[in-house]
Amino acid sequence: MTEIPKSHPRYASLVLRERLVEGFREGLVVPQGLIAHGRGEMFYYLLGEKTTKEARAACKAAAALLLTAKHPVISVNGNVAALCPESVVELAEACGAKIEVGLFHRSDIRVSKIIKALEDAGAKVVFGFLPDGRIPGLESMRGLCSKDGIGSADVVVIPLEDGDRAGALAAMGKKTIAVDLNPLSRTARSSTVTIVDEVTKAFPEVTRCVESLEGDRASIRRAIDGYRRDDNLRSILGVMARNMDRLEK
Ligand code: PTJ
Repeated sequence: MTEIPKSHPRYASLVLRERLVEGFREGLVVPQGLIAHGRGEMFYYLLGEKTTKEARAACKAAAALLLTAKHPVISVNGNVAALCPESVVELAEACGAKIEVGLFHRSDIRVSKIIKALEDAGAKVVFGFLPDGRIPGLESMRGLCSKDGIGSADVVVIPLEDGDRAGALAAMGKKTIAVDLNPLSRTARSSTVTIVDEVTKAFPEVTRCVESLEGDRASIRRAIDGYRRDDNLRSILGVMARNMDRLEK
């Protein structure tokens, strides 16, 4: 692992890269995951690498949705397992969600390594090794799921996806919470709630919102009713456009 000096102006970003490269070397992350991270970095740069007020509102709506769910599930892929396994476990514990590994580039060895990473981070039960269900209409390996996990979930958290699952889960009557730095992606535009922020920031923020909303039914309702996905995404595109404008001057 390359030692990154704390004084480096891009320290936080470089540390995330190192985590992914390490995850790749350990067999959690696929090479395609490194490319996906680069795409995320580009959008994050346009956001000024800051959490926007729009992302905070989406995190609050996501937390409210999780608190109203009967069977919430957090889906984890290779990138998420390498970047923030502890944050996944903390959110799952805060809102009573199950955790399931769902991979696009699926192999048994990768699934078991990702489960181990989550268990090392404190997860007690992780679904996904022996999928016994299918998401109708999804031909990719990510269509495999556990009947007791995503199969019976009413709300599914889907961080860092490539666009084919949010619609298929919605067709099953499930609500979805996407975490995706690209506000233009199909996943961002077809999930119930979309959080446009870096995943290592988004998960802890959703956990904080779960903790502060818990038991407060009026605030939970307000967070859900006050959130409009498309307005939120449009507003985030505005932030990016203004940042680009500033760079030009
Ligand atoms: O582990 P697997 O086999 O399931 O494969 C996972 C990847 C990520 C390779 C797969 O889902 C994929 O190819 O995803 P995409 O199509 O590149 O989409 C990932 C989305 O996540 C893109 O819109 C990126 O902008 C976004 N993204 C990448 N890194 C982050 C991110 N969003 C938030 N935080 C990040 N760190």
